Amino acid sequence: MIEPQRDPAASSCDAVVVGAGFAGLYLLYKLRGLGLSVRVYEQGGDVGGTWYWNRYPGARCDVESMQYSYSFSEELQQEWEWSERYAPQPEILKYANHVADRFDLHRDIQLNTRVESAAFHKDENRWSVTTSGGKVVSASYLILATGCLSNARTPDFAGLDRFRGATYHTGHWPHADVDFAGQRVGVIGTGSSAIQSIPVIADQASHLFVFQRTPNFSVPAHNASLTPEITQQWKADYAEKRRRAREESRNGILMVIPEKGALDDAEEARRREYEAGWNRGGISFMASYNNLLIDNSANETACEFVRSKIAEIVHDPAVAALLQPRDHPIGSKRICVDTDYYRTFNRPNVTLVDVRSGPIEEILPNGLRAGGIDYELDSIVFATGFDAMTGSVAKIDIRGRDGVSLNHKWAEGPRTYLGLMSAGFPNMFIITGPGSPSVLSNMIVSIEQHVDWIGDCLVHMRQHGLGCIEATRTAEDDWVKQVNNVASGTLYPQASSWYMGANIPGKPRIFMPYIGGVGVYRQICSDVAAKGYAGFVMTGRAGAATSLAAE
Ligand code: NA7
Repeated sequence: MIEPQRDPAASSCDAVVVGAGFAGLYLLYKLRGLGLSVRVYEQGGDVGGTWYWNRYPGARCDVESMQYSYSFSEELQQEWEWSERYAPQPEILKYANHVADRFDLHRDIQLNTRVESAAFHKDENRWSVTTSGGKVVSASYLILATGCLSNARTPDFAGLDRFRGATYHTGHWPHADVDFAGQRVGVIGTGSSAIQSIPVIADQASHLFVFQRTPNFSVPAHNASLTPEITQQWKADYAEKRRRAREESRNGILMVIPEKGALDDAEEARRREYEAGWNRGGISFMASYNNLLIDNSANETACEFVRSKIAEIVHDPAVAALLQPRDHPIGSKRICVDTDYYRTFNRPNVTLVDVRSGPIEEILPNGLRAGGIDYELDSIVFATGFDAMTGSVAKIDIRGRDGVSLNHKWAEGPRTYLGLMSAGFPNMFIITGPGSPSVLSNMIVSIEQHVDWIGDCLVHMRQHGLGCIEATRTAEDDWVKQVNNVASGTLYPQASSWYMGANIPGKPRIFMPYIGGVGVYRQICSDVAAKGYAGFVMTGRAGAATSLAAE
């Protein structure tokens, strides 16, 4: 393949960053602080990424606010006040905007602009990046901060274009208020987004039909206002708490995991542990024992506990049975965190429809047909998920060395070294890419680690007058093997999850994130850097960036 020619008139900068979510914002702050010129392109109308798009009713983070926030600035973490244990989407978006304002980031972010394509020019060690406006920018580095859950996916249902009512996707929710009052609403899907939105929609709709193909495990959030005392406890010791979350935890979230497995306890004691986890609420339920994600028998005890809770909460035994997951170990798909989800099925205006036994056949002008039954609907909410981890990268036509396309290289599944770079694509970094802890972790912890590592790497290159960094095939092959090996020692691959690409027809089934834990992973990345960036080849002269004055 032939490399495309670079347009000599293109404006230039040191780094183009794709996306102005939490990763893009911190990248801009960090790289600008290192003296690099940075241009951020964001397809949305504002900053915030995931939290800009996912504004469906009930949307909130399932990691606690005091931990789902940046740690890079002591002033920022001391001054920002979260209102609730789990922050609602509008507050997280406000936080993203606050960060952008506070650090004067907007001036280098171009909104409403997609990056359409990018091509590497090996003679100059530079990328040409083409945006949706047709503008071409030349940059030494291309950094994909495109997010892991940002490519919303609506299944290809027959008749969808004939539906006369309104349709919504949870991951692409309108910015105007949506009021379902007096409407017959259908929600398709029962993943995390559906589980958060169903109780809220049920409050508004005259009738809500929930079309469930696969039930998921959900534990209560026990969301509440954050008292000044709790906030103060965190802030008094924030730096140390953050350090422990970064270095010592499995997923970037501080939680206490007992040094015993589920089968080490007798039944009654085990039930007490699970009750305590259930009453604590949130994803730390999975920390009730240390072997829930590696031992099927241990895991089954937790599954059985949650199933028993569902049976207790849901009055109709047939509905309860349908809501009880039986096809995957608990936690092998991301566990959901809810407010009143199971209880919602006791409402007279809510009907659970099993589309496993009777699949959705087609969308009708006035509803949908599933299992031979017609459901009349005014609105349909698709809570059908995302082409996760690789979907947003795949939308950009990225050409690396010799014009090879990233989509072509990743046709059998994503291949990276450390989740940070892919061989054949020099000077291109991915934030929380496949092969890193990413979606298995507190995303902000993983984002900060990647951005800091990249910052250090670019400083190293500048200090040594180097212009090109590229992962070697050998290092990449070894890392892919390591990622697979670690995953295969756990229960995760047993679930048909979006971690595996299983929700996208035709997508290769590969466990995408690195599951060895954020502390271990951070150490591996630090060791690689300490060994002179082992597994990477660094060559070339630094290409001088010119100014962005032409923009
Ligand atoms: P998920 O977790 O991917 O959930 C998507 C849901 O949509 C899931 O219940 C799917 O059922 C369902 N789905 C998808 N296609 C269909 C069709 N064709 N028919 C019926 N049902 C369908 O996405 P979310 O947005 O809820 O959550 C994503 C992540 O965001 C979450 O894990 C958190 O980390 C935050 P299936 O299981 O495929 O049978």
